[in-house]
Amino acid sequence: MSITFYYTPQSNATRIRWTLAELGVPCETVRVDLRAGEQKKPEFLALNPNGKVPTLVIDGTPIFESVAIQIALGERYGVEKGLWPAPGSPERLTALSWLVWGQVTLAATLFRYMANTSEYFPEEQRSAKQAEIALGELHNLLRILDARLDGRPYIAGETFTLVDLDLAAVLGWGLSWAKIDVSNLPNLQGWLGRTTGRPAAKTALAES
Ligand SMILES: N[C@@H](CCC(=O)N[C@@H](CS)C(=O)NCC(=O)O)C(=O)O
Repeated sequence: MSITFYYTPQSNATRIRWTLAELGVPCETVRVDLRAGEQKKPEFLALNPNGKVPTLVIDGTPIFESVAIQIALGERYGVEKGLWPAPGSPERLTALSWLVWGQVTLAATLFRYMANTSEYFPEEQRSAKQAEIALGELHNLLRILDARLDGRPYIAGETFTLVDLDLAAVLGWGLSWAKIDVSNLPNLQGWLGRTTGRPAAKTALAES
C-alpha cells in the first residue's frame, strides 16, 4: 500500500493531515504551493482536474474531495483503529450523515457568510442581507450540532471518530474567523475542546 498526500498547510488539506496522523498511516507528503500556482500545473491537474488540495494517490489511483478521502481512509484504516464505524453498523450510517452534513451544509453556510463579509471577496459581490441570512442559518446549524451532542461525548456515539475530527477542524477556524461565541452551546463547546485538544490535532492545526 502506498499513499502520496498533496497538501498545503492551513487549508482543507489540514483535516486530512490530522486524519493521517490519527490513523498512523505512513505516507509520502508533497507540499503544494498554492500562491505559486503549483496546483494548476498539468502534472497536478492530471491527479485532480480541479487543481485543489487535498489530493491523495492511493496505490496509483488519485482521489480528491476531502469527504471522499475521509471515507476512503476510514474504511481502509479507521475501522481497525476504532476511528470509523464498522460496515453495516447503525453508527456507520450516522457517521456518514454527519460527515457530509459538516461539509455540504455547515461548511457551505460558513463559506457563504465569508463570501459576503470578507475582504478577500470583491466588495460589489458582497451583500449585507445575504451575510445576515447566512449568519442566522449558521447559528441554527450550531444549535442542531449542540443538540446532537447532548448526553453524547462524540457525534457518532461514545468514542471519537473521523466525523468529530472533520467537523471540529471546520469549526476550529470557522468560529474564530466568524467571531461566533458558542459559550451558550455547552455541549458543542466541550466537544470542540476535547476534539481539538488531541495531540494529533495540535500538530496538524498548528502547521504553517
Ligand atoms: N471541496 C474541496 C475543496 C478543496 C479546496 O477548496 N481547496 C483549496 C484550499 S482550501 C485549494 O486547493 N485552492 C486552490 C485553488 O483553488 O486554486 C475539498 O473539500 O477537498
